[in-house]
Amino acid sequence: MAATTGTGISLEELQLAARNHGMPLEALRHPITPAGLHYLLIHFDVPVVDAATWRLEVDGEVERPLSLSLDHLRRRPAIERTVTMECAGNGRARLEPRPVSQPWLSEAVGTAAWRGVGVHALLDEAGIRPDAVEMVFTGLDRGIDGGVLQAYERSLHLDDPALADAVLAYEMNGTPLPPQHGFPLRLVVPGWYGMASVKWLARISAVDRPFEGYQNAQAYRLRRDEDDPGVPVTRILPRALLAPPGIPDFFTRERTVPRGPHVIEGRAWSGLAPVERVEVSADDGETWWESELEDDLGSPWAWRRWTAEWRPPQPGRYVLCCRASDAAGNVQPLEPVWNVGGYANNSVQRVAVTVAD
Ligand SMILES: Nc1nc2c(c(=O)[nH]1)N[C@H]1C(S)=C(S)[C@@H](COP(=O)(O)O)O[C@H]1N2
Ligand SMILES: [Mo]
Repeated sequence: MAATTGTGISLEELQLAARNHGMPLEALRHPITPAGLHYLLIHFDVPVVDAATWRLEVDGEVERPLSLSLDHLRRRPAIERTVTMECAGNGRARLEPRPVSQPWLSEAVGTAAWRGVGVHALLDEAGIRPDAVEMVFTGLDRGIDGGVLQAYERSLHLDDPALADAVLAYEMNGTPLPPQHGFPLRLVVPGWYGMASVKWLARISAVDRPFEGYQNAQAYRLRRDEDDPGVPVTRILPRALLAPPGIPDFFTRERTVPRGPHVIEGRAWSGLAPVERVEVSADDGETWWESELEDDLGSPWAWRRWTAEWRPPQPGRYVLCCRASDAAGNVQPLEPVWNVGGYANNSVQRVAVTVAD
């Protein structure tokens, strides 16, 4: 997306950051993120949708095009999935030089219970023709991105396992989707970075050739430099975050805690394989010890809670870190890996804490 880099945060970046808020890290203490604390990423404007006249069109390379009302979708058999969603740009503002776009630090994440209809159930009803290769999901929101006029839309390969896991969700945490999260219907693609989970869905089209839309072919790619065509951004790399302990300073957010001992807690997730280990450090990554990992939500697509006891040996300033590993052998790096768009920076979190006398 971003082709330029910046030093100081610009007013344009601040404008994006004010529209697209993160999840305050203290909310890591909630297993399910209350909807108002879940992060938000909205490229264009939040559409105002009249649910009474809204329809979901299913068309393209299908035997029986469908046009479905919200009531019709709600009457179908429902599924519910608890899913940790993370923006691909999470960590972008920590890259140097900083790719200029939504300047996330580490809080572009949240976990919700999404209820709705399985994608495959609808596709079976429409009857996908044999020449179809991908499904394109189109939102109602429109705008200009990278100079290209577009509706926000993304495709998934028909044989991608993500499609079998995906939910066409009309509820978030037991209530109708809030406007900012995609009312009346959104796609949720468990395990993938958030860009795949198209909000304000209007249309699902089967296409007979790879989709070349902006958000697939240009924006969400890992590119080493401007001339690199890059590879698509897909699944979420492992990350652990800790809920900052103690109390913050208003302006710097630096933490102050009493002598302790303390129980540090946080959550960890990966879209590639189950998280199987979270290590903790109190000396900026020099030495590590193991946390206790729970399976508190019991969902393969949701973060796992972890706790670790910390006994600071003496008063002073410490840098707490945590590091997740998954069952496929992916481990968080200590230092970021730079790319043009500033995606998938899962380098370890550092939280400065002063232990008071
Ligand atoms: N229609 C539409 N869908 C969208 C977007 C958007 O701008 N428009 N943003 C995407 C991105 S980049 C992310 S990270 C997630 C964020 O979902 P949330 O705001 O519900 O957390 O929505 C995705 N779906
Ligand atoms: Mo995103």
